[in-house]
This record gives sequence, C-alpha cells and structure tokens, in this order.
Amino acid sequence: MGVVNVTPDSFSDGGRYLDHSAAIAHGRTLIAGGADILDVGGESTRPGAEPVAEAGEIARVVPVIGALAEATRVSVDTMKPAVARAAFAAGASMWNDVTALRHARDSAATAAALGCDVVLMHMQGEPRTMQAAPRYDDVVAEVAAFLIERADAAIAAGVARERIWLDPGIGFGKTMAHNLALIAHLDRLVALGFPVLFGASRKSFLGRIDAKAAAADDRLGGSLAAALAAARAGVAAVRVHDVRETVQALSVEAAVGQAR
Ligand code: HH2
Repeated sequence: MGVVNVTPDSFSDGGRYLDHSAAIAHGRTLIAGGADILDVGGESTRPGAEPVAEAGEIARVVPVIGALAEATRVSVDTMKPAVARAAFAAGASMWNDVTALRHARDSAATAAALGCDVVLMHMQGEPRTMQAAPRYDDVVAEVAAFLIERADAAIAAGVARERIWLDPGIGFGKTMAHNLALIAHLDRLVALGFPVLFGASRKSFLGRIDAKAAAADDRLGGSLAAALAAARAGVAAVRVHDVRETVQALSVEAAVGQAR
C-alpha cells in the first residue's frame, strides 16, 4: 500500500503533494513502482497535527481519488464518515480509519452501508496528545484486545467479517519500546485471523534507533527492515512511502524463502 498524503503537514512529506496534479502524479509513480493499493489522505495524524474541516478534507482527496481509482485500488485514510462516503462516490473501495470507527456515532453504520473493506487501527489517545505519555502493562495483549473489541463492534453494526483488516498503529500513542514489542510479536496479531496492515514507514522511532536518521526521509533502511520483519510475521500489506524500494526488498525476501 503506497501513501499519498494530500496535506500541508504530514510528518514526512507534508506540502509535497497538496496540489492535486502533484498528488496524482505521485500516485501514478507509486503504481508504476508496484503498489497494489494507494492510501489517499487529506488530514495528517502526526502528533500535534491540527484537525481539518470535513469540506476541506473532501476537496483535497476527492479529485485525487477520482483520477487514481481508474488505475488501481484506492483506500481513503480518514476518520470522518462523510469523507469516506465522498471518497467511495469517487471510486475508493477501502476505508482506512485510524480511530477504528470510533470518531463519529455513525462510523460503523457507514462502513456497513458502504460494504467496503475497512482497516481498524489501534491508537491510544488522540493525535494531538497521543505521544505525551503512552502507557501499557502489556502492549501486545492490550492492542490485540482492543482490535478484537473493535472488530466485534463493527460486525455487530453490520460490517461483514471478511471486510475487516486490523492494524497495530505503530507510533500512535506508543514509545519506541512499545513499537518494537509490537513488531517483535506481530505474529500474535496475525493469529487473530484477520488480514493485518502494518505501517512503520519513516516513523520517528526509526530515527531513535539510528541517531543519524533525524530527518524522516533518511529512514529508508529502517523502514525496509521493519517492512521485512512484518512480512515475515505474515501481514497482508505494508503501508509505505517508498514503494519501489519496498517491493524490491519484499521480492528478494520471497525469492530467498522459495530457495529454502
Ligand atoms: N500511519 C499514518 C497514517 N495513517 N493508517 C494506518 N492504517 N496505519 C498507519 O500506520 C498509519 C495510517 C502516519 O503516516 P503518514 O500518513 O505518512 O503521516 P501523516 O499522518 O502525518 O499524514
């Protein structure tokens, strides 16, 4: 899954693709690089990000989705049901919700009505404050329990079980130790029986492991290492900024696996 951020403030590429034609061109580059899905978002969820009004978010993503959905499968990265509905009308077929359908009272009913694949992501707290003091007794068990609870809630609201994806939400209300524990035990989330989406691309904990990677776009090596670890654990998809490089790394990993 390739990331297309139509935002001024995303943590690694904010402002680069705010212009619709730049975002569409970037999406086409990611498709050429081997992306199977494009995740188009119009609101940053980085720590401290300012919320975006519904109409503004729709105006950012809908023209981009309309152009890219002709070429590939498109997911919309939004917490707002109205944005998801507009994205679907424009051709999206997957809803990536970092709030796991908790943002609005009609989130789950909207996902059920759209009949779409839906990604339920774990987050402790909310984007503005989530990195202030994340706390868990057992991060892997708590994330797994949360995701199962949200999957059950979605199913109770009418979302088909086979439409549900789970995501540990790397970096969303988590310290470096929490992120590493989740990556080390991703197999326990895969064992829950839903496809798992995993996103560590360019995230700040990679820059804590390698102090020379202070800038987000200096974190390609770490992003690839995390994607490979996730692939080995059996995730269904990795959400990345650097599609071409990730496809190459995953292809080599798969080729080595076949030679065993
Ligand atoms: N990470 C980001 C945004 N959306 N969705 C899912 N399901 N999983 C993730 O790990 C995830 C996500 C953060 O990355 P990015 O979109 O590049 O940054 P920003 O939120 O600043 O736009």
